[in-house]
Amino acid sequence: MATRKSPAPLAVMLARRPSPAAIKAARNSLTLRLERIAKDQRWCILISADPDAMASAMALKRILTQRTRWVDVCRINQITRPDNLAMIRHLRLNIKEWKPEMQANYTHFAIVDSQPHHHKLFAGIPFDIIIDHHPAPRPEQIPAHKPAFMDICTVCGAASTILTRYLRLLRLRPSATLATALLLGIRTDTAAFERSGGEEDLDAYQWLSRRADQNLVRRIVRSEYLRSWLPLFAEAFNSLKDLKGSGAFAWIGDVASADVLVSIADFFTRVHGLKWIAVSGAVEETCVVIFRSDGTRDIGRLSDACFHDVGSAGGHKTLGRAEFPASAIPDDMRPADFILQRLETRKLRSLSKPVPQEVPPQPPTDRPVRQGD
Ligand SMILES: [Mn+2]
Repeated sequence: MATRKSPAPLAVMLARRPSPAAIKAARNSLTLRLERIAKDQRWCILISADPDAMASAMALKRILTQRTRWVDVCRINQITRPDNLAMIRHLRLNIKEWKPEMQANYTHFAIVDSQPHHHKLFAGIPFDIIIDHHPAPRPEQIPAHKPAFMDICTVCGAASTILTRYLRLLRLRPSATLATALLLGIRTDTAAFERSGGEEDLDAYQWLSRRADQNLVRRIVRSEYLRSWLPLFAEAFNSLKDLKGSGAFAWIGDVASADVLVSIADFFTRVHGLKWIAVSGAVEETCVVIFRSDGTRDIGRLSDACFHDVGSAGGHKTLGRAEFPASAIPDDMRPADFILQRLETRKLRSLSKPVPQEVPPQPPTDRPVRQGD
């Protein structure tokens, strides 16, 4: 007789929690490392800014300022998303824009939620602290300068979870602002536990929830649109064209960044009866098409079918993205007509051909607080 596997008894689950001795050992080791930080050291925490990176940097700053007062947080990318701007404004985060010539101002460097090989602006900086949750570097990616402290926890859903662990180990009480930031960091990277997140992330989230300002969380999460985007929404509503299979297409024209296309496409996923949507526009000389679907059709494959021959195109069942140079469009055709024609006529490629599973690589950009895309 087949026996159903019974869940682990509570006692076993509790045993998975670290023992008091293990906690004490971790606390001692962390304290010992911190003792090496001296008052005269000038620290710079470098990030590729998104909610998780910003929160982790603020937490590390909180820890480092116990030993030295000179700690700056610098970002290598622009922040344009309204929810991330709201996070900075409401939580009064102090983040400077990084310029390579600033390196001489500091004696020590830390990097959180990223690793030196992730971006050319990180390369060549001698990092003393590396804290991240992305995959560990391959041997050839290990920096020449050996960091004094490196913690790459790939089972963690967010770097904010690692930093929350340190705050707890060091018995540091986070302010409501810092707790709110860390909570948003975990929420963003796990897509509110819909996409990822393990036991430690949940435990950290619960611990932070009791200390965070829930009113601020709501305000930041709901900051979805910029005032300057509203005319572009009007353009989307006016240009909306129905397509077969309960789909729809919109062309917005020139936009400053693809963020607004993503926001408009996300908005249309809330319209009853629309099964899929393609929202397109031009960012400088590049045409961008953002696809969303309710999952009844594989939108990543449709994106691939329509644009694989002119640029990068792909995605998942519910999210897709295509980018191609405007020069790929014949001279006698308008971009909107070119995209529409392909959406209406292209056939899916056979699955035996490799379909790119990942959304095409994008330059570092701040991630939404609400959900990943
Ligand atoms: Mn992260």
